[in-house]
Amino acid sequence: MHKAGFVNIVGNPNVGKSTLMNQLVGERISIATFKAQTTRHRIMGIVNTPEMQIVFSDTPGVLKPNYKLQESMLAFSESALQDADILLYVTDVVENPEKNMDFLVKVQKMDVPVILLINKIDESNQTQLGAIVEKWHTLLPKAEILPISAKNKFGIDMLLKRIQELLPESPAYFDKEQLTDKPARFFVSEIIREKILLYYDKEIPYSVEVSVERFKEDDKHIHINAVIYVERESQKGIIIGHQGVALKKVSTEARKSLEKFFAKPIFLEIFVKVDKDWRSSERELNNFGYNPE
Ligand SMILES: Nc1nc2c(ncn2[C@@H]2O[C@H](COP(=O)(O)OP(=O)(O)OP(=O)(O)O)[C@@H](O)[C@H]2O)c(=O)[nH]1
Ligand SMILES: [Mg+2]
Repeated sequence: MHKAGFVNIVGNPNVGKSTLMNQLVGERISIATFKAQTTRHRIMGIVNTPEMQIVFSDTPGVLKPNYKLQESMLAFSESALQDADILLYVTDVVENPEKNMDFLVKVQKMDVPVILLINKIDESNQTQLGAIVEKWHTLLPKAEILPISAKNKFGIDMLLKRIQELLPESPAYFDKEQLTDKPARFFVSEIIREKILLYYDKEIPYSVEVSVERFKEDDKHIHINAVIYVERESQKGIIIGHQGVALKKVSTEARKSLEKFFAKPIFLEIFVKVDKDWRSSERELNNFGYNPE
C-alpha cells in the first residue's frame, strides 16, 4: 500500500518554519533569514520514496494584516489549515504562546493530527522547556508535542518517523520526480529577495518584490534578467547605493547562491524600478503571483 499526504507547516513569524521545511526535505527550498516575514508564499517541498510521498508546505508567519500583501500572506497560511492531512504547528522557546489566539483557535478545532513543534531548544534549558511544554499542553490538549532544534537537526528524524506513521493511505499527488510546486523563476526571485532581507534595514526588504523577466538556459549557462521593484523613488536610491555598491553586492551574492542552487554558471543582470505602492494594489499583487489558487 502507498501512503501520501499534505503535511502543512504553520506558525507565527520567525519561529523557524522554513528552516524546518528545508531540513525535512533535505534541500534549500524555502529562504530563511533572521528577519520576520521572510516567507510570503505557500511553498511545497516534496519527499518521494517508492512507497510514499510527503508533500510539505511552508507558509508565511501568521500576522494581523496591515496592507494587502499581508492579507494574501495570511490567506496562504489559512489555506494550509484547509487541506492538511497532518498539521505541524511551529512555535519556539521565546514566543508568547498566546500571541495569536485567533489563529490558534482555528488550530484547536482541527480534526487532523496536529504536532506541536517547540523549536530552538538549543536556546533553552530543561526547566524552561518543561514550563513551555506544560503551557502548550493546556492550549492544544490533543496535539503531540515534540521539542526540536531545526537549525541543529535535532528531533528531525523522530519527527519524520512520526509523520510516516500518521500519513494516510493514498496514491501520489505529484509526479515522483517532482521536488516542489514552484517553477525555477520563483526560486530566482526568492534567492534575490533573501539577499535584500540580509543586506538592507527597516522597511526596505518589506517594500521589495523581485520579478524575473528572462530565464534562459543553454547547455553551459543560465542567463537571468531580474527586476527589483520598490514602492518609492527614495527606496530605489537605497537599493542601488552609493556608486552602485549595494546593488553590486546583492547581485554578486545572489549569483553565487543561484550557481549553487542550479549547479550551473549564471549570468545575472538586475534592474531596479519603482512600482508605486505595489503592496497595496490588488492588481500588482495578482501580477506578482499572490493570488491564492
Ligand atoms: N537558535 C536557533 N535558531 C533557529 C532554529 N531554527 C531556525 N532558527 C533561526 O530562526 C530565524 C528564523 O528562521 P526561519 O526559518 O526563516 O523562520 P520562519 O518561521 O520561516 O519565519 P517567517 O518566514 O518570517 O515566518 C533564522 O535566523 C533561523 O536561523 C533553531 O533550531 N535554533
Ligand atoms: Mg519562513
